[in-house]
Amino acid sequence: MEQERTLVLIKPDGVQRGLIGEIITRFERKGLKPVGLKLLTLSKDKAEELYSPHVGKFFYDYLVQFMTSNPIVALAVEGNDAIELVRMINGATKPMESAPGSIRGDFSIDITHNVVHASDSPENAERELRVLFDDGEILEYQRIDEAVLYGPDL
Ligand code: 3AN
Repeated sequence: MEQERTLVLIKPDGVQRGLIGEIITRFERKGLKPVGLKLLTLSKDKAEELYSPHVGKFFYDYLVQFMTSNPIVALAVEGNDAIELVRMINGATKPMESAPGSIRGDFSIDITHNVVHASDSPENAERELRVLFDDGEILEYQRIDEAVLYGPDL
């Protein structure tokens, strides 16, 4: 187990549907610590930077257009194995594959309008966090329940 930091985005459909609180609650109650949080409208430049690994794919333009269409929430979270854990909480990309109990399994029926995004590797987490957060916008602090969540050996 390793303490990791990762990026979650609540996509425009999640914000429009009033799911901000519902989604953040799921990460918080799992024990993941919010270390950065903001509401913003993504610029085209930043959306293109974020999705640069998908340049040339048939859905790329549509995805960039969607992600810049309305406000999103950017959330940086920290915790043991946070990258994989967040992806499990989000659920699979395809609506037929996202398990009930996951965010996408519970709230999405479309592959683009699928409520949340999360980084898929340590390299992408670092890159994506830099796209969304400036220096000083990610905070370091102890949560009072950490000794209970992880036991005394953290
Ligand atoms: P995930 O967000 O689950 O990591 P990726 O990284 O494969 O999925 O794709 C990034 C985003 O691109 C997805 N969240 C989804 O919105 C969109 N996307 C992926 N595959 C498709 C597809 N076949 N058709 C339309 N949009 C897609």
